[in-house]
Amino acid sequence: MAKKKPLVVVTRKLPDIIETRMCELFDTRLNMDDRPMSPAEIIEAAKTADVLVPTVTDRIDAAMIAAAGDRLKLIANFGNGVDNIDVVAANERGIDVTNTPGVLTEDTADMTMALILAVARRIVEGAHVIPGGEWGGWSPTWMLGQRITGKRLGIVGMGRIGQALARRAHAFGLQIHYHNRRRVASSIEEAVEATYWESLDQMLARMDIVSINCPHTPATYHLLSARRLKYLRPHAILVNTARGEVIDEVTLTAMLQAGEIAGAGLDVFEHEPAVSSKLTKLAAAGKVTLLPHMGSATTEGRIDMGDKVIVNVKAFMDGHRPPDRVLQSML
Ligand code: 8YV
Repeated sequence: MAKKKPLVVVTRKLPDIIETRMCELFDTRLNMDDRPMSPAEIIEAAKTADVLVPTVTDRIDAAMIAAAGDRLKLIANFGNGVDNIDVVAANERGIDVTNTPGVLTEDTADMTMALILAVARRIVEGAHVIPGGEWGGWSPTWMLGQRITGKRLGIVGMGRIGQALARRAHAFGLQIHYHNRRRVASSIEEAVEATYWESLDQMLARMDIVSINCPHTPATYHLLSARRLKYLRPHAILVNTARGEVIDEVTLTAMLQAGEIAGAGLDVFEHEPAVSSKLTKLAAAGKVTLLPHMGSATTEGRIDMGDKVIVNVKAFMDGHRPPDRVLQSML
């Protein structure tokens, strides 16, 4: 008799090619209309599933894990960040957690560089001028942004994405500075002529542009606290493609309103998908560029992420250690 296929519940619509392959390999329950599942629906699904495939929009907290059925053995996150999952609670119930690292590095670094350029060179504001019928012609002192060549970029979190950003920014002539829990290998520093700052406070006080590229963990929640944000200089630009929770968004908004920093490019928000009306007003005034969590949003990236989910589920179901198992020491 053929072995029973594991029941895999996918919470959101994934690329067609991924869903097709998952249906071939597993007993897969898809979400064809992509309506986010309610917590109650996820709990219901987790009662009978062997594997749950959530995304950043699903909060898999301790209560949900406690309510899961005994069959649930793997949470294979479609995404790199696992701050939506209580990994400790999962492990305590004997449930493994995997993620999709590596495949969204370059896309997210591209988007970070794009935000740096967009804010410094006022690209979004400029792009509205002609369609808005407001262009009276060229002027020497109109629409001036900030030059980025020669400026200091401070990268907070020098992991894969931070390093990929450093490579891009170095090619654009930015001076690379970074803060990280650990100093990275000298070969990585040398390739981009990077300066390591052990003190985040001191780095923030000296940068022209700061980019957040660290994961959201208990240790990085409000890493850019009200106290630290005050170190930023008035001409500084802050860019975040990591997680909204890393920055105290209320203080950042107030500083932008008061002109205490020059601008911000935000792809992520503290209470996604809610974005404060204060921030949207600042965007309308051209002070900030706001993107709806698009860092890894490429067709190729999303297929690669899906492939990673499949490899993790398949390896696990075949009795092997899944390649992208999240260890508590990573959190
Ligand atoms: C994904 C992300 O879109 O992978 C991540 O951590 O932030 C995003 O780029 C999202 O997480 C998908 O679940």
